[in-house]
Formats: sequence, C-alpha cells, structure tokens
Amino acid sequence: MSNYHIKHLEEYFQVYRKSVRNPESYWEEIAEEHFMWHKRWDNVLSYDFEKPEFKWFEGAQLNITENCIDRHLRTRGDQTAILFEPNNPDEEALHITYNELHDRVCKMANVLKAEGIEKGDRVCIYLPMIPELAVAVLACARIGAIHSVVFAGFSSTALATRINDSNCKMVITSDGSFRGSKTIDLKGIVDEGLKKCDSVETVLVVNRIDSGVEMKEGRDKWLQPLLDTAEATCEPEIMDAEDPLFILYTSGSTGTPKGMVHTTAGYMVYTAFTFKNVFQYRDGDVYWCTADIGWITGHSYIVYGPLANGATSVMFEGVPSYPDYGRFWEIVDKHKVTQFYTAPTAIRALAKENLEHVEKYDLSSLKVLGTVGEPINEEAWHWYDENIGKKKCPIVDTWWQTETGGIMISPIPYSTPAIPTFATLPLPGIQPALMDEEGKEIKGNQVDGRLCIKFPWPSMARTIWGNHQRYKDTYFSAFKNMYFTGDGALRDSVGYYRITGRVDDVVIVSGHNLGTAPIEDAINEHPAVAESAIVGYPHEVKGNALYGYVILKETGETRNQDNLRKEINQLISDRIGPIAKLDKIQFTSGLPKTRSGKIMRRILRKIASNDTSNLGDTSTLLNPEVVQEVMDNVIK
Ligand code: 6R9
Repeated sequence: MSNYHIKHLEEYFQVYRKSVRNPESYWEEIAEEHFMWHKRWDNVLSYDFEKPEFKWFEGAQLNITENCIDRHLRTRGDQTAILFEPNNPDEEALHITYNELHDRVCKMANVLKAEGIEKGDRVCIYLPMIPELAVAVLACARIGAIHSVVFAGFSSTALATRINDSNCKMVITSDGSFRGSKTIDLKGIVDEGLKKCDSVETVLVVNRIDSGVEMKEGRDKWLQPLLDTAEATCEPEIMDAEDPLFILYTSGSTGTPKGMVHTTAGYMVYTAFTFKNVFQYRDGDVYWCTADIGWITGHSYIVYGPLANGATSVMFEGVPSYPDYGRFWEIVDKHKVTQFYTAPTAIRALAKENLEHVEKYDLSSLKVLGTVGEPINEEAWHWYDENIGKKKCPIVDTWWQTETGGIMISPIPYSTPAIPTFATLPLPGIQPALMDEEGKEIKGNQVDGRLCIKFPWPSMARTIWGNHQRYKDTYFSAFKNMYFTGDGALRDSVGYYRITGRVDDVVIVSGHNLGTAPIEDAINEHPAVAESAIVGYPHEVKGNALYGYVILKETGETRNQDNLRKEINQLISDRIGPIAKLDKIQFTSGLPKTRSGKIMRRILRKIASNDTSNLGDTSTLLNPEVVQEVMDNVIK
C-alpha cells in the first residue's frame, strides 16, 4: 500500500526513483492492489514512439464504473458520492450516495441501450453542470459507449463540428441551463447545430429549466419518463484495457479541434492514483473541483479520479459571482469542503473583490488548495495562500493537459515544499525532459527549454480520433522518442519545474485553451475581412486575453470600425463561443510575414503585450515596414 499514498518528501524521492527505475513493476503493483479486474493483464506496457503506439495493461478486462461505483457499495453505499450544489443558493443541495449513483447510472445505461446505443458507439453529451452530466458519462462507460462531452458554453457550430468529427449517434442535452441570473437555451443551440449533423438519431433531453422547448418528432425524447421505467441494475460491459473510454476535444494550432482519445485501464489507474496523492484525500473528506466536466479537469478530477477512490465530490452548477462574489466561500463553509481545486483566473477575479466576501465565511475545514489550467502568478498565489488557506493549507500548482489525462507535475502536500509559480516536481512515473530547438536534451539545472516527457505513462491519450497521423505530427515529431507538450518550462537549481507558457499557437484565456487558427477562420468569414492574426497578451484577470490584427478588404467604402468590431466578435461568438471573443481589434494594412509567408506571431505578440524593446531582427521579413505601422496603431 505504501506505493499508493505518499506521505513525506523522503518517501516521494524513494517512490519516484523506484517508479523510474522500473516503471512496469511500479504501475503493476498499484494496478494490482487498488482496482477490480475481470481478467489480469498479459503485459504491463508495450510502446513504440515511432508509430506512435502505447499500450498499458494489455489483455486486462474491466469496467471502470465497477471501480468507481459497485466496489464501494458494500463499504460506503450510503456515503455521498456526488454532492450537487445548484446555481440558486436557495435550492437545496443534493447528496447522491454511492447506492443512489449506482441506480441512476444503471437506469441511464439501460435507457441508452434501449435507444440502440452499443459498445463503441459515440454519444455526445452537451449538458450543464447538473448530476445528469456525471451520470451520463458513467452510463456510457457502463455499456462501453464512448462519451464525447462538449462544454455547454460552445456554440452550435462548434458543437456540430465535434459531433460530425466522431459521428455521434446520440446527443444528451437539457432544455436549458442556469448560469447566475441568466438562463441559456441549450436545446435551441443543439437544434441549430444538428441541422448540420446526419449521424445523430436520438436526442435525450433533461428538463432542467422547464422552458417548454420544442421537441422534434422521432428524434427528441424527454429523459425523465424513460428513466422512470428503466431497471436499476445493468450488468457492466466487460472492456479491454485499451478500449476507448472517451473522446475529448482540445484546440489545436490548425483549424479543427483534436479529438483526444483516452482508453480505459491506464486512465483509471493514473487518475485514481494522482487524485489520492495530489489532494491527500482521506475518508470523510469533501473534495471540490470547480472545473466544468466539459474539460479534462472535470473528467479526471470530478468524476473518475475521485469516484475511483470512493470520495465525496462536489459538483457546482453556478458561477463564482452569483448571487455575489462570496459564493465559492459560502459553499466551502456550507459543505465543509476539505480540498478545493480551481483555476488561477478564478482566483484573480475573486481577489479583485472586497475581502468581506471571504471573511464572512468559516473556511477552517480546508486542508489542501489546488490550481490548474495556466501558470499562477505570484500575487494570486499569495492571495490564495493568505486569504483562503490562512497560510495553513499546502497549495498544489498542478501542471497537466487534456492529452496527459492526469496531473503530471505537482507538489504533493506535506511532502514537496511549494514555491509560488512552480509546479515543482514530476509525479511518480513521469519523466520530464527539457529540449533545445535543435532537438537535444538540456541536462542539469538552472536551464529552460521545451517541455517533453520521455517515457510513457498510463493515462496518455492514445490517438486523435480519426487522425493518427496528426497525433504523430503534433506530439511525437518535434523530438525523437519524446512526447512534446507544446509548453516551455524552466528547471531551477533544485530541479523544480516552472511552466512558462505555450510555445505554439494556443492561447489560454481564463483557463480555456483556445487555438488561434479557428478564431482566425471565423473572422475571415466576415465579408469585409481579408486576413487576420490572433495573439494572446497578458491580462490581469483572464491570464491572457485575445488581440486581433485584422486586414480589411479594399472596397473603397469607408466602414464604421466599431460596428465592424462588434460584427467580428459576434461571428466568433457564433462559430466558437463567447469565450473566444477578442478584447482588442486593430485594423492594419499588413501583417509581418516571413519570406515563406508565415505570419510572425512572435512579433505581433510582443507588440500586443506592449513589449517592443526587443523585437529581434525584422530585416529578414518579407515586409519589414509593416512592423512600424502596427506599432504606431497599437491599441493600449
Ligand atoms: C488540465 C488542463 C493544457 C495547457 C498546458 C499548459 C496550461 C495547465 C498549468 C498550465 C502552467 C499549470 N497549464 N496547467 N500552465 N501551470 N499548473 O488545463 O488541460 O485544457 O488541455 O490545457 O494548460 O499550457 O499545456 P488543457
């Protein structure tokens, strides 16, 4: 058992060394002791970085929902599994026990089966943060259907692209959602999106806001009546270790989103193991991750990781600012939350508000605080430490990605001394490397480079749905025999890692990964736009905000620039979602380009960030004169 729960620094180093010396026996021991298998694996790991192909626990058979639900029923059937806190603070919280979760998941699984969903089928889940979302995810896993959760803040076009990419047969949605004082017409968005999707046969609709939406005959069905008559037991489908568990889309540097495919056994073992260690979860704790299940953080650390450990996991439907900026802290107080996991952008937003919102509440239940999604700046770290943790809660700055499935670099509370802005040390089994631009590993400390991982780990994504070549090109081609993360990092004098940000064309806005290319594609649809380039620039609250450089077509007419800005943002909102809107739009006659015609985003990024002291050599550009023009007209 000692392998599974690390309790001090010496133990960490000991475990880490063991995990690197013999990764296979390390993970084998964990898999053996802590999970339920129908058949044992024949082989712990086989891999080939060239193909690339990675297989963990090959030959093993299991069902992840038995590990997340059934095996806890005897010992903790009446313990809360999911604690649902509604958007409206006056609506009662719902304590769903493991017994109840079992029944709900089985009923939903039986409904899916009755609607013709079989093992391997793709089911798109487009739901707000209500219990049905977690239940739908688990119901898919119960019967071996592959879930593809799409964040319910995405537009109809973004939804349609994702449904079509993986040919989903079904969509599970709700009539609408509550978000603070607003309601959102989710069903309307689905209806609009589905005009462009042929693969969807059935839409199951949860009644959340009672808005009386239109139901399309033969396609749409209210979920509740189907659940009411469904059986509360459903034999789990026996899955192979490497059967796909889910697809989750993440932004890429080129147009279409990448459907990252995660498989069953390795993902389960790794998310469960990291949950236990990074949050030091103990029986009786109440753990709360504020992410949406539409992102990987919610998949791994609201649903699978916590439930695999028999934990109580809070699910919050609302927003941190409703009914006021004290909502998070009210919830911590009300449910006596012990571990709290959020994003730096949320911390920065809340730190701007009056401290009274924090001081009103008793936060003494808290033991561990976490952050994820982007680098946390020092100021936000200290605010979190002082005002929320009262300087007695370790903060875990967890670095990882949709592609990595689970947390990769993070302090372990009470083991790793934390330093603000450092994700610190790799978790057991994780072997980071910093690479230079020539593809050589940079050894030693006090260095920086491109962050790669040089040995497989159990929860790595196995492919991009329908495009293995893109998987290879994106992650395994830049550096030989390495997984390339797309991030830059530095390693300090004691070997701690600090993530310095993306080195590719992805901007992280309020913790959301946004590819610049799809945003540019959306803008370029505007009839007046000739070309555009999007970059990120530092923003006090959002971490980064988006800055757009737009070249207009020469039509001879003069247009109102403010109206154009509005129209451009509306287009982005329709095509991608409001989160991708631009904060600043500069109209320009040209964009700095290399001789091969590639836009020099590095320069544009510097100009947008007001950091023009060192633009580098611009003389080799195709159009060096344009740099001055762009600088002169920059929007401050
Ligand atoms: C889990 C998640 C991944 C990208 C990643 C990096 C950034 C995440 C971070 C962090 C600095 C941290 N990132 N955690 N940067 N410190 N603790 O966020 O997945 O949405 O795929 O984003 O987020 O740039 O490459 P995903």
